[in-house]
Amino acid sequence: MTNNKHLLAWIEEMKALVNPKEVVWIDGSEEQLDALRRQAVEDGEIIKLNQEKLPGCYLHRTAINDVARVEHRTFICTERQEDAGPTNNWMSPDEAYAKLRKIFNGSMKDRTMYIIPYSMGPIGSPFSKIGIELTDSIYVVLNMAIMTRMGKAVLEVLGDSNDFVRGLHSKCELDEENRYICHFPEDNAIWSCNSGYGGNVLLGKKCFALRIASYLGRKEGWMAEHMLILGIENPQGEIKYIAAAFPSACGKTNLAMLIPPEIYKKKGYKVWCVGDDIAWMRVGKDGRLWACNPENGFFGVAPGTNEKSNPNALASTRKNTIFTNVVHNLDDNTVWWEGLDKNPPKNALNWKGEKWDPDSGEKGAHPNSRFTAPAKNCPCISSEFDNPEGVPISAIVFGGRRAKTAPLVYQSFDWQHGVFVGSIMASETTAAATGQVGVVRRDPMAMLPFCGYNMGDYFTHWLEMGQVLGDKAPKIFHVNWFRTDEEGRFIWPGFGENLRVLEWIINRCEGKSDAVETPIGYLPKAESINIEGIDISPDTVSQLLEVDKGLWTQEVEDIKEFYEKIGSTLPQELKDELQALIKRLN
Ligand code: GTP
Ligand code: SPV
Ligand code: MN
Repeated sequence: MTNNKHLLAWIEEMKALVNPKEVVWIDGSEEQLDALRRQAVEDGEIIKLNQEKLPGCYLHRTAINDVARVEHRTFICTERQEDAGPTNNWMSPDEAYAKLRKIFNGSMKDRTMYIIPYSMGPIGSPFSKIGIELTDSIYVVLNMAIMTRMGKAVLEVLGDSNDFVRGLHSKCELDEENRYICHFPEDNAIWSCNSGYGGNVLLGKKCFALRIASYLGRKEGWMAEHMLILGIENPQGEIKYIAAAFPSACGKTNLAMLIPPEIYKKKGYKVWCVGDDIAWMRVGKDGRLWACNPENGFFGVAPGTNEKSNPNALASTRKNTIFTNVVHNLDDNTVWWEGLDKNPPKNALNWKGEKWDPDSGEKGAHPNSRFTAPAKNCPCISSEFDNPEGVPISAIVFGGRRAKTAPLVYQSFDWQHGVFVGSIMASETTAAATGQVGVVRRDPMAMLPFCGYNMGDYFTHWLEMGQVLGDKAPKIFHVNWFRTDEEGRFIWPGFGENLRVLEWIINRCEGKSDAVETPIGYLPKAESINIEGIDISPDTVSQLLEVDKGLWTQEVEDIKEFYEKIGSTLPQELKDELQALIKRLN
């Protein structure tokens, strides 16, 4: 399919290492993908679902020890440890290659190696980037076919160039003890072994579009961020775009596709989804910040997705979708998950493939079960989705999952303070990564697991982008949909109602709404959040907007500790911002 010498030489080298029984180039054609689907069904790797109810849909189950990203086994392998920084696991490239060569050695001996040429961003756009993934998993091929633009056309654009990310993946034995996700930013390479789970193996996603791309972005003067992108169309037909960074399983997909509350719909408000997980952002010719979604599909959290919470996501999964680790309804050969509806199937298998009794009290779907759905399926997909220029960003929003401390929304005083607000983000951990769930941890800009270089240098890059953008920089905000009451219930209704908060954000960008200055930033007056049509009292809104000085004083102690961990690369500007916050709190 290609005469590219660099590509062919690399493939020969990898073949010599993994020793595949066969090699297949993925051309991206429907015929080839369909043949692979048939084969995967035959091999039991995927299950064909009810084609009347769910045309083109399949179910896959991962190994039970392989259900989420493995942050403790994810490495940034740079020559110098300080280039990976204090928040990443580090191995020297020599050590990592040596260790992984042993694991990859002969790993495809009885398997086919698939060669997937893919493009992050529209094929051929000057801002898109090309990757080649070698894998022994048909599941990976089928997911990459949804999540990226891929196939022959990508090789045509690549031509003779050496500028592509070299990705090597093998399931090997799915052995947890030998599972490694290694990134070599200095070589444009990613090696992943012993996993078959999404974020560990769909190398275009977190590995390339965030870890490698963030490294490239710093070198080349742009940004790769863990952000959704959405457009809000007002009744006059003007669309304003927002990019928002929330940690994994903290509401990006939901916010990106929200359905406006009834009173907003009636007035003519619409929301358009540009992306739900990753944003590549650069300064446009007009000096503003423009954002593109490099992906082509959604790898979304299934539990909690329903007709009420996220009808657009649900609609996106009704055809040509791969479900992973959800419940299999044996009566009608469809799927189910917790929070889909109140009628769990009686005759069903759980995510492990075991007979499951919905009354047993055990969950049927894994909390990190997912759907892989084409972006084009989404009823509110933006008309700018394929626009290589992207969309101009008016506001950047950071957010986390905090039971206390963080108010519903606040605005930073300026860009530098906004970078500070992003850098001190914290959130309760979720099932998207292995490890404990519900523990508050610092997750700057929702990039803790995804920044491909030194976090202190990353903060500096953010500050420098602000210098370039000057007064055209987006305004920066922080939100928290997850404050709870004494009984642990969420106070804010969330989901579609979040538009009420976004409205204040847009108004602030346009200088249309006033605010109260507090030690942490500008907050809305309680009456500035529109609560018409929801069952929530003005008192509750005030409660959601409370800035508790005691809690924030505790927060400062934790931030100090985190900043100490960042160490010498922490920019002076952020140290100054912390001191200024302490002063305002006293
Ligand atoms: P990743 O794909 O892991 O990056 O996650 P994400 O940030 O896209 O999170 P997603 O939108 O899938 O939401 C994760 C979980 O949070 C789901 O169970 C949602 O139902 C829940 N959730 C999302 N938005 C809200 C909200 O506004 N309020 C509440 N209470 N829950 C929400
Ligand atoms: C996340 O965990 O942030 C995801 C899913 O979006 S994964 O692709 O596994 O990273
Ligand atoms: Mn994510």
